[in-house]
Amino acid sequence: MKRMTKANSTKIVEWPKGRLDFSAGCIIMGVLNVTPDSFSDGGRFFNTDKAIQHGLEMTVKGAAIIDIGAESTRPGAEPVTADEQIRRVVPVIEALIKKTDVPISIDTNKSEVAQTALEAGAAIINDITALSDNRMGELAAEQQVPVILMHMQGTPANMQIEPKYQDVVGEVLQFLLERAQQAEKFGIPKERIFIDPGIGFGKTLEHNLELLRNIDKFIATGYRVLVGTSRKSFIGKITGEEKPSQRIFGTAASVAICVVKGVSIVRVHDTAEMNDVVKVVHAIM
Ligand code: HH2
Repeated sequence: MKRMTKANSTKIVEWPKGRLDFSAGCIIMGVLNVTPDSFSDGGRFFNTDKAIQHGLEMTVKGAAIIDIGAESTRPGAEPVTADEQIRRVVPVIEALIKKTDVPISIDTNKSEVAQTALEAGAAIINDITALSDNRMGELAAEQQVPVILMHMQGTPANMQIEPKYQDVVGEVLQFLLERAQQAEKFGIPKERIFIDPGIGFGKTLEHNLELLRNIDKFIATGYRVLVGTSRKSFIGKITGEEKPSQRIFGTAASVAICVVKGVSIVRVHDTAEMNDVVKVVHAIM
């Protein structure tokens, strides 16, 4: 594979609406699901006030980004309309930006939702379909915001039925490189493009492990890498923990490996605990 100019050697990523500091290494993205049905915390922060409070708590506990989503993407989840996503996230974003400088990312694959969220104050687009909506790339370029491009095989409705790859690492890598190059064509600079192998999105346990074992290949592309393993079912398959809330130690192991290998952002629910993991790994390294 052709090596690219290293966008991931820039320690500070700055854009008109925000700034991320990678000088210590890996940073934490805290998950804020304003949904009734997310796999690990569905319903807990569906109420606007609870969502705002939890978002603020995560910033105190070490989150450098708050990722707000209004649609669960757990296997088999029902899609949520753009209007309903907007209704759920906008009041939370508007309240949070008055109280914190931590950049907010909007987790959506719909450009209407992303646009309204950016107008409300969000500063990053997290797109689990990696710009499947063509307007998303234009929007990120016009608004000069970073984008997170994630790989998924299939859709949340069918992705876990029978995921298949000849070469999971090669295929996911190739897909992300194509999407990242497309993002650059839209005018998004390299340092504002993050790639994400999409742990649990159309992948078996072995596919997830293979991707994590080879995460350095994604880092070698020169794009910054985000990984989201937090509380996911592959951890439960290894540890036997049925309940997502009991997968925190398993998550910690995967986060530690990601930090050692040079991942730039870990997307987690348990910000305080994972902040400790990241700090200790950084100190040892
Ligand atoms: N995982 C989830 C949602 N969004 N975005 C990125 N970039 N990477 C991920 O791994 C990722 C993501 C799923 O986790 P969660 O938000 O907790 O669950 P749900 O989709 O059920 O709301």
